[in-house]
Amino acid sequence: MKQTISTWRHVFKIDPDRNVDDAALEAICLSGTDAVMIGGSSGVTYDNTVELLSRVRQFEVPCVLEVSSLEAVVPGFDLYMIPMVLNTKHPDWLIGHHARAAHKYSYLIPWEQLIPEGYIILNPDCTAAAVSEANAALTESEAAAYAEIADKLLHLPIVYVEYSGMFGNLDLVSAVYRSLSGSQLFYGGGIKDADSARLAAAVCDTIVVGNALYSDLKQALSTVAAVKPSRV
Ligand code: 1GP
Repeated sequence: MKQTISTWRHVFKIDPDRNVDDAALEAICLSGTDAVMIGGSSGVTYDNTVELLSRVRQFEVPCVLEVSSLEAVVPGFDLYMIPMVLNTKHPDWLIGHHARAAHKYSYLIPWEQLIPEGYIILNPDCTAAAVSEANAALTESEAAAYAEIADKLLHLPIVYVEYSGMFGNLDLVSAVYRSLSGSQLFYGGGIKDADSARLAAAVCDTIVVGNALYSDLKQALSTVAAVKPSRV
C-alpha cells in the first residue's frame, strides 16, 4: 500500500512489549487514526513484533514499524520509520547503529520503504532518553536549532519532538514548528484526551498517542476525533 505520511494528523503507537487485548486492538485500528505505529524503547523482539503486526493486519489501517532494534525488524510493514536522535551524546544513536545495519544487511533493506525521523528527545526521564543518552535539557531556541539542521541541512522528512510519558512544553514545540519549512513535525508525549490532543495538534503536524491507550482507552480513542475532521 502506498503511504502518504504528509497527510497524517494522528498516529497511535503500540508497544509490542505491552498487552493489548483483541477488543482494544480492534477499537484502535478502527478508530479513524491515520496509522498504527509499532514501536517501543525496550523489550521489543522479533516474536512480539510479528505477533502484533499479524493482529493489526486484520484491519485496513496502515501499519508502520518504528525500528529500535535490528533483531526486531520484521518484513511486511507498510513503512519503516528510522529514528536518528539529533540530541544524543553518542553517535551510535544518530548514525552508528544505522551504518552497522547497512554494512551487514544492505542487500536486504527495502530502502524505498524507509523514512528517517529526526528525533529530539526532551523528557529526561523517559526510557528513550536513557537508552540514547539524549541531552534532554534544551532551551526553546536550542531545540529549534536542532530542528533547523534536520530540516534545512539534512532535509529529513520528519522531525519528531519526543516527550514520551509527559505532556511537553508547547511553547518549545511551537518554536520548533515555526523553525521548520520542509520537515513534517511529529509530537508525542502525554496526550491522554481530546483537550490535550487539540492543544498539541495546534503546534505540530501530527500527534502520536501511546501510553494513554494502556491507561484509559476511551479517552485515548477520543483524541482521533479531536484532531481529524469527522468522516461523512
Ligand atoms: C512515545 O511519542 C510517543 O514514543 C507517545 O508518547 O506514550 O506519552 O503518549 P506517550
